[in-house]
Amino acid sequence: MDLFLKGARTDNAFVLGDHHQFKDATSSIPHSVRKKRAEDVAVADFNGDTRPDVWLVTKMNRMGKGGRDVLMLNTGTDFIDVSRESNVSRHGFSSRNATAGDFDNDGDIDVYEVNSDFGSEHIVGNLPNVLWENVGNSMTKIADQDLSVPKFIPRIGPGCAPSQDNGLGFSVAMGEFNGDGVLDLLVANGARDGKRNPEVVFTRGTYDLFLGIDHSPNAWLMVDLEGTTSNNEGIGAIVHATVNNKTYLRTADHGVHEKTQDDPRLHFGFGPLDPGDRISLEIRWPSGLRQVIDGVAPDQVLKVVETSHKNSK
Ligand SMILES: [Ca+2]
Ligand SMILES: [Ca+2]
Ligand SMILES: [Ca+2]
Ligand SMILES: [Ca+2]
Repeated sequence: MDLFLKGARTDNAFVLGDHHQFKDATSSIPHSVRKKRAEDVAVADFNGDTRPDVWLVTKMNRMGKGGRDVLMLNTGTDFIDVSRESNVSRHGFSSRNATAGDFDNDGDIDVYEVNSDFGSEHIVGNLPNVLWENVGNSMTKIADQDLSVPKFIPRIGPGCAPSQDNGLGFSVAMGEFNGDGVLDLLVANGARDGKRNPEVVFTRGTYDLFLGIDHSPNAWLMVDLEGTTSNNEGIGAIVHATVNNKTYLRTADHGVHEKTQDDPRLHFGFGPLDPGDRISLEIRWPSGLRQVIDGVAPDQVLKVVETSHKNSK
């Protein structure tokens, strides 16, 4: 398993796992990004090429400026900053925490951010949260490479899990709480602004539970991993789901991000499938075992126990 380490008082770092050792690969991330102070990091395959990419979540400074996030795409050898091309850096929010998932089950990864400000000179108070909707890729030439770059549009307001009037937004945990296959969000509020603006007291700060609603016929699949030779929860496993000649990547990172943890259950969205379409799953376990399961029906929670045998469901 590889690690992206966000710096608090030091630069960001990237290390590659290599047979129980780690080797510094910070040189593979752009110079301009190494010193970028991030509040949270979301790792997912945002452009659908089965290589995990990195989204850095940032807040505004005390002057109410900045807060522009960074999206880096993984080329296989290094990371390329596509924040401008993907529309991500065109909008500045003061974001504290974020999570990435396919919230509309259409097959691409979206991002949800919890926004608030803890005491700039110009903005004090809560801010609406934002749902960055992935609206698809276009081929773009950047740094002499032809890249498939996703475009994101920030959605704010009713229907976008706004949570703007419930104390200072603090963190978000993603899970699928009601069994409909559409991802849901639990937002924690109530962070205090004690030091810089002690006169600002937020007494509400309860939780928000946002249930995702999707009236489309989009198909989904959720996967629970149980390691036997590997660790019990399969942490570090790489899972590919293939259907209709398209392959989707999820990594079993246990949902850990800043201050909180998403449901470790893996969630896939596929867009609409035809009746009879079946999914092929490939699990690369941390033990080195590779397991293939063919004929998986969509719209179910599938438990996979680590084994070296090929099986079908
Ligand atoms: Ca990617
Ligand atoms: Ca999506
Ligand atoms: Ca989309
Ligand atoms: Ca749900």
